[in-house]
Formats: sequence, C-alpha cells, structure tokens
Amino acid sequence: MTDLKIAGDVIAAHNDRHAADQAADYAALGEKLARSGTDIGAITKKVSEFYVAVPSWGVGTGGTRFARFPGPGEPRHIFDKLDDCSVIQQLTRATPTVSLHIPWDKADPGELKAKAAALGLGFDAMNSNTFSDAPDQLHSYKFGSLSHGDAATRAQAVEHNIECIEIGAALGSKALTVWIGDGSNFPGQTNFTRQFERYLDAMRDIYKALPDDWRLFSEHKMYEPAFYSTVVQDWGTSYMIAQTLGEKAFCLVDLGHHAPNTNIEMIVARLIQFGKLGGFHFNDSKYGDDDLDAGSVEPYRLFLVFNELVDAEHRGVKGFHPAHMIDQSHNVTDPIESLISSANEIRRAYAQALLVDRAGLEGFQAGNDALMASDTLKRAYRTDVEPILAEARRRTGGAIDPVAAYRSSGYRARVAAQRPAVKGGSGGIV
Ligand SMILES: [Mn+2]
Repeated sequence: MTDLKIAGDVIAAHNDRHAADQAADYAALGEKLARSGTDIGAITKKVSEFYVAVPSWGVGTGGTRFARFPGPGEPRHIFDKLDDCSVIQQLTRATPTVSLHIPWDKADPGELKAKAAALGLGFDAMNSNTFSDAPDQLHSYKFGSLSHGDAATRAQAVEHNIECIEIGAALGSKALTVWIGDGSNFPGQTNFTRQFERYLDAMRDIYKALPDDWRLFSEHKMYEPAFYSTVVQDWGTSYMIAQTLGEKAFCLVDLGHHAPNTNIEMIVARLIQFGKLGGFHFNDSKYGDDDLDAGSVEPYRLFLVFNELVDAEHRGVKGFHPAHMIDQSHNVTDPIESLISSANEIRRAYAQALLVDRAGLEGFQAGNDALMASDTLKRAYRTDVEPILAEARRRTGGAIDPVAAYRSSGYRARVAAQRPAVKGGSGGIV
C-alpha cells in the first residue's frame, strides 16, 4: 500500500508485544491438529487467501426507523469511506475490496479508481438503488421500480442499473447486485403474476447490458419495506429469476433475509447443486433483517453455511466461486471495529469448516450414525482457531489483534478532528 492510514510502526509495535504469546498458541494448536493428521500451515495459507468485501455503506453509522445516532468522524463521502475501508484491510488483510452503492457513492470513476489504487483497494460487486428516490429523479419509486405498473418508471429503474454496470466496468468490478423493495402492503394492491412479469422483463433488459465476464446477482428478501408481499421474497423466486435470465445470473444469499428458523445452509446447498449460488451478504440476525455483525448471534449457523461451501470446494464443484460480501448496519459500535470483527468471524467459520473430517463425516452418514456425524461437525466448530486467524493476519502484514491495534492507533480521533460532526435525529436504515 502506498497511502497507509495506520502507520506501519503502530502495527509492528503491536505485533511485537503479542509475538511470543501468538507463537506459543500457534505451536500448541499446530501440535494438536497434527495428531489428527491436519497440517496447520495448509489451513493458515487457505485462511490468509480467503477474502470478503466490505460494503461502502457499512463504514457509516446506521440507524433504525426511529433514529440514527451518528458517531464521531463519520465519513462525509465515498473518498472518506474508502479511507475507512483501507484501515479495515490494513489491519485484517481479509478485505481487499469494497462494494459500492450507487447513487450514494457516485463520483468520477477515474478519481475513484485512483483513490482505491493508492489505498491498495479494489472494487467488488456494484449495488443499484431503486428502493429510494434520488433528489433529481423524474419518476418516484414509492409504488415500485423494476416491477412498477408505469413503463416510464420501469425504464428509469432499468437505466439506473445499466448506469451502475457502466460505472462498475470503469472501476474493474465484475458483478451487479440487484435488490428491490418492490411489493405491496395490502392484499389486492397488486397482481402478483403481472408484477413479477414486469420485473422479469425489466431484468432481461438489464441482463442484456451485462458485459460477457460479469455476473448478475439477484438478492431476495422476505419483507420490508413492503410488508404484505415482496416481489423477490425468497430463494425459490430468486432461483426462477436466475434460471429465466441465463447463465450469467445467480442468486445472492443475505443471511438476514429469511424467516426465523429457516435452514439457510440447506438453501446454500441447493443453490450450489444447481449451479446458481452467486454469493453472500454476511451478517447476523435474531428476529428479521437485523443487519447485526456476522457471527454475533448464531456463529454455529455461520459455520454450517461455511461447511456447505467447504464441502463444495472439497467435491471440486465446477465453476464454484461465490462472492463474499458483508452487509451490516452498525448502530451502537464504531463501524470500523464491527467490520474488522465480522471479517474475522467469517474467516473463523471458514477455518473451522476446513477442519471438518470429511471422510469421517461421510462414513457416519453412510452408517446412519447421526450422533457421531453431528459430533464431527461440533468437534471442528469447538476448535479455537484464533491462533490460525491471527497468524494469517500477522504473516500478511496485518495485526495479531486488529481491534486492539485499531484502538491504539488513534485513527478515529484523528478523522473526527478532520470530519465535521454529523447531526443525528431522523431515522434511516443505512
Ligand atoms: Mn443485503
């Protein structure tokens, strides 16, 4: 990196302080894993090559329908956001790319590219926004966008998505994620079939504008902002969309967009089996689309999702390369700390899934030994893989304990002095 937001010697001094403990913990875990024939070096290498994209909108403080309480030093624009994203990458070495949201992050593509390059960052999937009205917009999305009853409104929404592709192409992005808020709030308000037909027609127009080496991700969500029905409400509908559009269209699974108790890991397995898993928005939830930090509520579920991903990797599924992105809203924490922590939790689930004894599991499945099959997963999950995660960071120039290093760097206080305080008050989930 050429433009370091945290001085290199801050990380070096931090790592020096933790080096002896880390070496001892890593050696002890390596010895333990070797007893079951697992090479800790191979696991560490895989973990250090596992990346997850940070959402540009995630570095600002979020809010709820009721209020937003801004934090100090909030990013003023996309260039500040990129600075914050680079801090997460510098400390974790797990988040080299940023996922942009248009029009929130709209800026000159040349300047964006230059800024990102200076920070050592790249761009992941582009996200369109037809769930709110931009200030100078001709047709409102109050009653829908890509599925709107009015052709001119649909055309405007299609045009916006094509613009996102064009901006993304200039930045080196290779995917467009489409999530719409379209639906209805009353029984009878819309005709389900006609609404979905209009949506598919609009998506066909967007798909036509997709460059050959791009992927289109359809993101489903059960409810909100529409509370009676939603056009792209579940993975079944998302799969129909991906099937209808063609081979460049895939389904995106946001972990928070399901009914409580849904077996998300099974949805993941199904989409892998039929070649339509495009990627993830990682987060966690307790009740609905809570956008809580990844692994903060149900870390075992996150592990089970990764168990399916590693299983697919293990089986050598053709063309398997899901996009990994975080999609969270941080209301009570420093967003940089939450994103650091989530990137670590996601890598933790991956590392634990790599430790599953696949041959043993297959044997227990074949022998209908349910208890031992379950225990095989639990044994991997119970392993404290923190020394592996820390080692992967340390070896690639990151921090052994990234949140502690971040706090000791004084970054937040520094940017708070440069960035004017934002007034709170109104609601807004961003
Ligand atoms: Mn999402």
